Amino acid sequence: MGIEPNYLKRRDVESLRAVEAAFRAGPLAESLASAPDIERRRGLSREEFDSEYRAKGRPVVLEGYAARWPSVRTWSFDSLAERCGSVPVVVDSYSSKAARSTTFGEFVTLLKESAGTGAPPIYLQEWYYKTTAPELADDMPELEIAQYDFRRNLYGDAGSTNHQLWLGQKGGITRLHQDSYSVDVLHAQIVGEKLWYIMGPDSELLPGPDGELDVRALLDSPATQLTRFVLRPGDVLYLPAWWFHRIELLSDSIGLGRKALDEANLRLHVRQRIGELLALALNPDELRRTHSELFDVVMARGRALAHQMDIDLSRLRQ
Ligand SMILES: O=C(O)CCC(=O)C(=O)O
Repeated sequence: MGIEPNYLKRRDVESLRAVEAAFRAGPLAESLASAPDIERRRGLSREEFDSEYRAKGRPVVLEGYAARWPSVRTWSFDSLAERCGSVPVVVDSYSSKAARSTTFGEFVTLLKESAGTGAPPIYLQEWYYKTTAPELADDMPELEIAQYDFRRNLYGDAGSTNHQLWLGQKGGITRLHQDSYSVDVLHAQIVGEKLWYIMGPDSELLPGPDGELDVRALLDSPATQLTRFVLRPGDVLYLPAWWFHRIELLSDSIGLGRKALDEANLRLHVRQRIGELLALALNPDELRRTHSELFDVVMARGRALAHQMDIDLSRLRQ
């Protein structure tokens, strides 16, 4: 099996560590401080959004676009714990070593107990809340600009609204990645602040002649388009498909990862979905070994989608 040359796209633990280390020290870390801000717009209509950003594949922050959402106005970790304290969740699911099952109420208690102790920040990542706490959805109404999401045609209404909540503690990190399945990211910040670093889809981090990662070449390439910005409550980020992103929590934070499939990316999306299912069905042992950090997350995604689409996993034909 061929090895992916670009370190930014690899998902094995060693490569993830090497990229994360470059974000923390060295020339990449130094450039981050002076990376330009993203474009920010207020009061953008759906037509303006489509023609100025979506059609051109340009990232943008829509400031205050979700400011009136009930979640943005009323949510806190405590109020959510009161509403769905007994709901099962998996925290730190992006790390095969740290991942553990608990309840939402226990997760909030853990956050409080560990705050200020120097313990690693706790992060409930990619929570498909609709499978276990669907009542929360009323507090995050549909976004007018996201109506192009072609997944509705593919998976039906329920499957297409399979969005994720991200809830974590100050200092938490989601490592650099591209979203799967060629979907656009429409991330709404609900509570607290997050620092985002994004890079263009053609960014490449390759080993140089000395065998070390050539961070200089990455920074010097016009394809990199490194950008840095803070997302605040009510802001919605539009990030076109395949853009790399890395996130740091500047405070305790809650965000909604709302995805949208552009019809232009439909064929690729279907190929990637089918490819993933075939690989899981026909080659699970090797995948668990080569994608140890991603395997359980991908299984959780599949289960959430099956649940939303009312698919019985014990039957071969529905
Ligand atoms: O907020 C985070 O930590 C990650 C969010 C993300 O990767 C996404 O919404 O695609």
